[in-house]
This record gives sequence, structure tokens and C-alpha cells, in this order.
Amino acid sequence: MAVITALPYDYPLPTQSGLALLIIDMQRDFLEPGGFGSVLGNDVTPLQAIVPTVVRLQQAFRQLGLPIFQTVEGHRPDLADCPPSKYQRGQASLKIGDPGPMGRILVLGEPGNAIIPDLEPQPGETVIPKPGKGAFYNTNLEFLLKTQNISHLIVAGVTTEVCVQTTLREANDRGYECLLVEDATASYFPEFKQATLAMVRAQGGIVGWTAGAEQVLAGLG
Ligand code: TIU
Repeated sequence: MAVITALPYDYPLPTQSGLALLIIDMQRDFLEPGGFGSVLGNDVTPLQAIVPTVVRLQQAFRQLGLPIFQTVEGHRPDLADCPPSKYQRGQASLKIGDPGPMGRILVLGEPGNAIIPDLEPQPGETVIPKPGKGAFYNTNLEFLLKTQNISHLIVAGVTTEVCVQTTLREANDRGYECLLVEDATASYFPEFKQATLAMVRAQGGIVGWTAGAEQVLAGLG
């Protein structure tokens, strides 16, 4: 059986069902100055460092003809899908929906809400807009995965302890076998990234597996 060398033990690749790449929120709003992430007070540079690794994974899945899903955190222009708790939280200089240097903050369709140019999806690749941190909450992701008989998810993106971890936990509870790619995920807080990696693979893989991109690419062969 084909495996990816991973922690806490080898990740068995599926034989009867599908494997997909799930890239979380690699958007200008989180990776570029002036977006939602920087408005929250964060330095965005740690997130930019993973871009080449995520690109390598995207290219490998394309070459293998395997499905690629990307998510985008954002809200309708009328903010009707933004809970007041999310809108009011924090003391940022700009709020969700306010005009920023890349358009309205965290609003679907605005320039700053787009996936970064390096990772622009190709026709046939799926983009899932999501109003929350988890990719399964109020989206059709589960329906699309089920329809395509996908059971195994290789997960990358930002931020590790917020949208990525929430999504991993949602996926794990729904029965998906998840592997988080260690050098293809980043946080504004490096210690939170490391803690998340440790949490995911603790207790025999209570949430899933972790592995480096080299191991993932070698396993996919
Ligand atoms: N603030 C933060 O770390 N993350 C988010 O708000 N969204 C995602 O993680 N995508």
C-alpha cells in the first residue's frame, strides 16, 4: 500500500476513494499589507514564506490530475452573512466591509479578497467561499467531496491555528483522513503553528497526520 511518511505514523493513501488538495484562504486579505490580517495588527511576512511550497503542491496535484479545492474567507457585500459578533470583535482600525487599500476588507469579489496571483485556480479547480473560519460551515464543501468520492485531504494554507485547524477538526469529525503539510501552512504566531502541528498528531493522530511537502510529494510519486 502506498503511504506518505508522516507523523505520528505513515499516512495510508486511498485505494478505493479519492485524494484531494485543500488549500485554505491563501488570499491577499491575509498575505498582503492592508488586508484583513494586517488590519487585525499582524505582520504578514511569515505567511508569504510558504507560498513557493504551496505552489509546488498545487503543481504536483495538477500534474497528477488530482482535484484541488481552495477556500476564500469573505462576506457578501451587504454583510448579511457576517455575524454581529464577528463584525464587532476586536479594536481594529478598519472593520469588515470598510474600504481599504485593496478594496473592502474581507468582502467577496474585492481585489484584496482574491486568492494570491501565484496560486490562482485554473478552470476545473474548485473555489469555496466561506463566511466562517471552518471550510465546512455554511458551505457546500462536504457535498462536493462526497459527490467526487473524496475521503483523504492534504491540507495547506493559512492561518494554521485559525482557519486551517478549524477546518481540520470539522473534516476529521466528518470522517475525512487529513494530513496537514507542515511547511505549507503558516501562522502570524510561529509558536501557534508549532502547537497546532503538535495537537493534530498527538494522541495517535487525534485530528490527523502531519508531514513535510517533500514527504507528500515523494509519497504521491
Ligand atoms: N486572523 C487569523 O489568524 N485568521 C483568520 O482570520 N482567518 C484565517 O485563518 N483564514
